[in-house]
Amino acid sequence: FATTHIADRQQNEDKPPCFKSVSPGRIKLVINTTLPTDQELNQLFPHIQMGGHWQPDHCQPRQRLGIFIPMRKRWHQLPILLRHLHKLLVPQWRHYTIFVIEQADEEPFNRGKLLNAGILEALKIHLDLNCFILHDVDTLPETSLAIYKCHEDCRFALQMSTYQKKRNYKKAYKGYTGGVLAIRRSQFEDINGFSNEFWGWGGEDDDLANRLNNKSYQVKRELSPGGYFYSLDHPLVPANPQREDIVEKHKGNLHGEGLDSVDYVVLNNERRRLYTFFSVSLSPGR
Ligand code: NGS
Repeated sequence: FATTHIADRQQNEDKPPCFKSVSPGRIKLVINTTLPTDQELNQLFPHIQMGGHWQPDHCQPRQRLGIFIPMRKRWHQLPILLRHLHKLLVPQWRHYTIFVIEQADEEPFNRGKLLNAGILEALKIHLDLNCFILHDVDTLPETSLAIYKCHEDCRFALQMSTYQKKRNYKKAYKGYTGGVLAIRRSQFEDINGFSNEFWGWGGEDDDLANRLNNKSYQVKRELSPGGYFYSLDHPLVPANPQREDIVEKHKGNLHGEGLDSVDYVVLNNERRRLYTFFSVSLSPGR
């Protein structure tokens, strides 16, 4: 990967900031859950750069988004989300790149560690990302009012998927950081990212909330119709029986391990048509 973005930024310095207002009405997005073919995706998004990057030509967004999708064995859901996101984000005039990080080992899924690894790898090629959207692959925005950006106030992270179909659109609990979360790079680095110690479903997001609170950040929930998200179905994922104990144990030492101590091996990285792909093994030492 060449780090071309310093040159990009110099070119962009003359452009005015982007101001885009979205229609105040709730515009329902059509969620088509049939799989698009590669050919269809190419036709739909000829203007998206290889690696899943787009930015407006005529203005300079202040936020440069990395959208991070951690996953394993959900290749059937990914094209549905990709079609949906690119369709939504271009009219919002976002500067963004989509990253997909696959856990390529046989250990239980470790979402926090996978995101730590993916974010570190992404920052090697897109040095100037300043807002991270942590995005589950099965969670799709339902309206055009889902604005993809970090909270303007740097004390807050933003829970974007407040009302999820899988919870019958009941408001997420205070401090919920799963689903789709917008967190500034500065916040993520300040809290030392996620814990690497949650193997199996659950807990890593509550631990992240504790890390945020411990550094005096708060999680705001998106309460507008933009906070409605559709959930794709999937088989039950095995939960980590120790998750609550680990959350409790960490309260004594919240930032001791995390982004600065994540160990992993990158098995594959490539710019694909609509996203940048990293395949990583999270268990080099296990
Ligand atoms: C909590 C989990 C979180 C999880 C959240 C929502 O209980 O990791 O439920 O779950 N915390 C622990 O297990 C300690 S959901 O509605 O998405 O199934 O994200």
